[in-house]
Amino acid sequence: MTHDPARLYRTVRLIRRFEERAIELVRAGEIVGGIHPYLGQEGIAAGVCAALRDDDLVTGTHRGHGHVLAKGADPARMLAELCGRVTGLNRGRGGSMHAADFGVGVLGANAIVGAAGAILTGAVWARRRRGDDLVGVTFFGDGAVNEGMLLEAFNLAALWRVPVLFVCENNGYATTMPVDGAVAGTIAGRAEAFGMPAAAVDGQDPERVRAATAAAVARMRAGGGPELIETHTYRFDAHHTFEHVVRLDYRPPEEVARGRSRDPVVIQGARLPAEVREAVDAEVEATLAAAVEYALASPVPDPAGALDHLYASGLTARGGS
Ligand SMILES: Cc1ncc(C[n+]2csc(CCOP(=O)(O)OP(=O)(O)O)c2C)c(N)n1
Repeated sequence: MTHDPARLYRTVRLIRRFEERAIELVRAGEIVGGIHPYLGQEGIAAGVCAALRDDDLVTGTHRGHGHVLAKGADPARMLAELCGRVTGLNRGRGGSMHAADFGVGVLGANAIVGAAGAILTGAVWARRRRGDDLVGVTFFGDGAVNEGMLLEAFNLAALWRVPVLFVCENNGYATTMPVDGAVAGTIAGRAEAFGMPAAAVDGQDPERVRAATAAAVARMRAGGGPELIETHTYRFDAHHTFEHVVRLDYRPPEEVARGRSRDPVVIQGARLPAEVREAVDAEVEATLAAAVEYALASPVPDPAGALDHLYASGLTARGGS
């Protein structure tokens, strides 16, 4: 796969500006319920997905916009989804934490911490049984590494040699809980317990994430089993936008400043000539301006159809009495 640093920069920048625009829409009351911003962690989704094929499968997390966008979903339809509009990726019924786009291999963001790894492992296993040669990546936070469902996925993926890359986004906190207060042993040690190779990567450098992913994916495509990459990263903003209102005091200001000083957008942007970077920035702004306009101009779903589309088979649900 040929690699284009400008393309990787575009993805990181697109996710950054998408999240900033989404936060504006939360404040404007257009995105109901708020979001978990991916600000600061963009280099992970962008770097990982730059090493994947279009048909490879991905599952994400509650902090999932970056994963969906990096895999190639249309930002306009993604934003419409967040705004609950009929033109959204999932007709506005999934929203921030359930956005999916099967057309680009995104089986979904996921609100249940630790659950997406099991879904991805099962999906990749099933597709490989059918003869498809794709691989899969599942993203999860440090808060997921003690969840039984994720550890069960590690076990079956290793036992059945399912080509799944488990990507931990270790941003140091699960909501307000520091990783040192919650995780016994090490994250890599959990992979090793199941016989899975594990690597640690600087999650703030999109190129390093891409290179580590490309190496793991090459081994998996050549018949290797699952692997784990632990990325070290920092969440630049709140756990959830509710934190903008309910101010919580759990990260020392010096730590936040230090974390923010390693910005994936700046790191990747510095690798490009200024005129290339500026052209990408302008194109991203235009794309997102059009996306916001598209989302806000789209209609909301008709409540009369609330029970439609519940079953893939087309089965219609009966309304309650
Ligand atoms: C099974 C489960 N337990 C608890 C929650 C509530 N919850 C939502 S996000 C979150 C923290 C997750 O932390 P981490 O996995 O480190 O991801 P991050 O938020 O740092 O991206 C928790 C506990 C949940 N959604 N699912």
